[in-house]
Amino acid sequence: MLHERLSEIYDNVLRRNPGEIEFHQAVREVLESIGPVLGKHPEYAESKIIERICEPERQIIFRVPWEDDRGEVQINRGFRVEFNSALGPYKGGLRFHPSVYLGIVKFLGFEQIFKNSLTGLPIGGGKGGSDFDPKGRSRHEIMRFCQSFMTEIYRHIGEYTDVPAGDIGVGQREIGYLFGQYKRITNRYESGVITGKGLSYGGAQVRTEATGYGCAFFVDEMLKARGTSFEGKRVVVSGSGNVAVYTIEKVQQLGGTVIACSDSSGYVVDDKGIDLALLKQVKQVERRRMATYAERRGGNATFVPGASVWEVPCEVAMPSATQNEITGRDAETLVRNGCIAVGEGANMPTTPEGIRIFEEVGVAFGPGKAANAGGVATSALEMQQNASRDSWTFEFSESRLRQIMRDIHARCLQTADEYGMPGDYVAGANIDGFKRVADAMLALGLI
Ligand code: NDP
Ligand code: 2IT
Repeated sequence: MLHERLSEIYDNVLRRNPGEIEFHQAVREVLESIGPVLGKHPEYAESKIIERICEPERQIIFRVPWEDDRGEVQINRGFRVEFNSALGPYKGGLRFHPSVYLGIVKFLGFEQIFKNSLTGLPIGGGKGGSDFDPKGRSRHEIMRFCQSFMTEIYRHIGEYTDVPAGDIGVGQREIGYLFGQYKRITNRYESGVITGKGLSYGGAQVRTEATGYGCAFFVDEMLKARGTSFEGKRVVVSGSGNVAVYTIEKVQQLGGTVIACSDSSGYVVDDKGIDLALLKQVKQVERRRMATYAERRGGNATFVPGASVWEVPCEVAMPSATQNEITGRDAETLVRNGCIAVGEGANMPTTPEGIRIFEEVGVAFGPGKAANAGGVATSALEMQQNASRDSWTFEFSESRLRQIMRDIHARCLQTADEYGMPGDYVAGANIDGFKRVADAMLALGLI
């Protein structure tokens, strides 16, 4: 239910952004949480902070022409939505996936504002990407696409302005091509313009692992808050990309057994536990599909094509693929099978119906804004190292990440308590993330 004033604001968002359903969903979830804040802080409504937060500061849409290996010209669309810079330069990843359109970029940019705020670090919110489909493309095609994308976007970004990073379809290889082209066009070795770089040219230790490790740390905290741990738990992780792989790695180190993971072709169930070295070889080195993992693993593993990984019984679910991948029905299945905790490694992977079901039965539910904030937090640490021309050890960087995730977890719980919703991590994350941005916007005048 929405507070009356918030309901008007939401209707306006619907009117001004027709058809952008993922953006509507992300806005609604935040507005549903912040009603109680407006009662305590009338100054936010007086200064129309919420109306302002829902309107991006700047939206950039551009043409990305490039030539494929057969010499044919291809045209894609590029986006960068610079949503909010009250706390620092716009910060957020780039997604290359055929489903990308303005509504996806805006939902991701909107989420990013509150997530980045929750980290406590000086980063604003933004997101970008393209409807380019990297699947089946050669390394040269990817490079040419990245160079063309940067040739347009370089004029909008900078270490003090807007700092992109990776997301779906954009990993270290793409970041390298993007940074190389930025350096070439500007004639500046401006390391802090992009994060997720390789270690040989200004990247930070633990950034590659950070989102997955951070999500595992967050779930570890949620389990501890309930007097339990990963020890002996069956864990299901969706996806098998950057976030999924390092979620699996850290969950295994923390004592859990990851018995299933997936890609868009289907899932693998492996009762003895996913063989991480084999998964990395198949997905990261050879860039093959999930079925190849099952073939090579032999009798232990089964590949189930075209089905939902959430039908595999588990105690902990860690969605790490894409938005709206846990439907209401999936949530019912998970609850029926004894799931006690969900940590969102992906952005908005659970539908509103799914969240309602988890909350009704008291599943510990860690929303993406909080649970996957370790990635962007470590990006901010990468910016810090670039600015001071320093590089930290793996151990130190991981200890910083762990502490950041502990702090986010504690702040979510504390804020939820303060507003009379104990244990509600969604409310805690939305309110805490919102307040820090709102206070900065008030202090900065009419921005
Ligand atoms: P990757 O591209 O490395 O991996 C994405 C994985 O999700 C792949 O296994 C992919 O399968 C699967 N997937 C993607 N889209 C779909 C779809 N529409 N249906 C089914 N499966 C799909 O991306 P990341 O691991 O970086 O990102 C995963 C999620 O985590 C995203 O929601 C992203 O926004 C979020 N995230 C990422 C962060 C980061 O630092 N990278 C930080 C915080 C959140 P396939 O290969 O078959 O398409
Ligand atoms: O969704 C996210 O937080 C990311 N894709 C990472 C953003 C970043 O700037 O590191």
